[in-house]
Amino acid sequence: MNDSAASRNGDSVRFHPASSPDYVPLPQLRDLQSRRLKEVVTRAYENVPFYRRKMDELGIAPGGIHSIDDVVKLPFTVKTDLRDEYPFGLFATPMDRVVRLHASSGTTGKPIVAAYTQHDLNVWKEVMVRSLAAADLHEGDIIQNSYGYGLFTGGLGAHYGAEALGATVIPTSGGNTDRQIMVLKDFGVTAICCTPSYFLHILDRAAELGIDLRDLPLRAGVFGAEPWTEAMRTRIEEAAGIKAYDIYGLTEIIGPGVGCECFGQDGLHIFEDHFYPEIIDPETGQPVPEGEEGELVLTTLSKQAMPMLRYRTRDITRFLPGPSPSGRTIRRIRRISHRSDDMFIVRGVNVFPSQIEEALLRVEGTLPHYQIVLTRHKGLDQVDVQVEVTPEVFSDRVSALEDLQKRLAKTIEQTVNIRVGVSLVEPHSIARSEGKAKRVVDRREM
Ligand code: DLL
Repeated sequence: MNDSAASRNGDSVRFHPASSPDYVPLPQLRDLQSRRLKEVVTRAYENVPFYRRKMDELGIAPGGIHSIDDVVKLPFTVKTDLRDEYPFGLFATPMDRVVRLHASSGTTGKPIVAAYTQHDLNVWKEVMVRSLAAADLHEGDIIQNSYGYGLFTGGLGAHYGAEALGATVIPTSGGNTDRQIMVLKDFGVTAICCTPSYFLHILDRAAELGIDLRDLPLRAGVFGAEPWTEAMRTRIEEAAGIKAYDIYGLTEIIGPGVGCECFGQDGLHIFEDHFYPEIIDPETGQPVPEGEEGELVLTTLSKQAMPMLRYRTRDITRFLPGPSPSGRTIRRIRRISHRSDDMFIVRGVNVFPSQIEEALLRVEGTLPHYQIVLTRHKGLDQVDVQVEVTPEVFSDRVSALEDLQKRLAKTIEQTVNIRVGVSLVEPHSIARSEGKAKRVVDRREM
């Protein structure tokens, strides 16, 4: 058994595989989900006018929900519903029971607001303990938490989970990279939590300072909040000498801890006793056939302050078949390859940034820092992939650079079926992020 039970903090949530819902027999899990679904639907219907209206429109009442399979009778919730009900319209409890608010940053307009009762915070802590335990962390680990603290859910979510696990938490938050590296080195850090792109930045800066992370006790990273690829995982694991785990979540549902990989690193377990997953065809809204790719839809089964019924995440994934390497019974999804709204269409072809990442990282001499710039020239969309190359490559002969450029363009073209421009740029010329990286710059409307 790779998970170990934490036992240090008297009041901690701890992780005991024997009693964890991660391993319950499926019939028992379905019973629990059915019971919780009935409760949450009743709570939403009775307390949230928005849900009462939507359910009335569909002719479905809480009494019509008998088991978890009835989830499909419920209305969907979409991001614009949260914007329309901004800030507190979807709360199901009075404000005096709400003990915390978070908000997603959002690039345009108003953010998405999330509310938590004390019970919700306890659930969040529990699923974060289960996430970190799945990623093989336990009591005795020293966890540097470089997710941003604040309205973003990453910082506080990982913080309370790591404490409750019985680990030592260092709340560095994001930014001040030199200090991050000092802490990593001097405090005997064994695991780090941050976005994969910020970890790349830390890796680069450490190298500049002459520090090889492989020489440190650091053994694991729990990375999420943005899409990343297997190719990126390989780069990170090799450069830092760690195991890199994928963790998933979103503000609307709870924050980080909706799902996480176990030591098998083969898909993310969804903590489905709290967040019931479905995968639908984004066009028709119907469930996709078992194992096929589609949009992840989540229903919060235990949330009190802000229940979400069938929330359309826009994140694209599929269920993975077969048993998990760790014996967990809760279902796994493949890593989120992209969001449906990240996709761009170029000359009639659908392209995802992750496909480009996967292709360019397969080519030697590139660094994992890139940006995709979209422009429109005489009505035609153009894609320029700017990628940093290693200093050795950059100082190489012009012919060698041209050769690399051609190889990259060809590899990307073979993957995405469109011709793209490739610009090789100097190390450090692409902006680094302390949180979520901006991979696509769309200048088509400018
Ligand atoms: O990013 C919560 C989080 C914090 C997750 C820390 C993991 C670690 P939001 O800011 O609301 O919440 O963004 C949620 O980010 O719908 C996905 O599109 C994307 N996302 C989150 N985790 C992953 C992941 C947090 N592991 C949105 N892989 C989600 C791919 C991810 N995309």
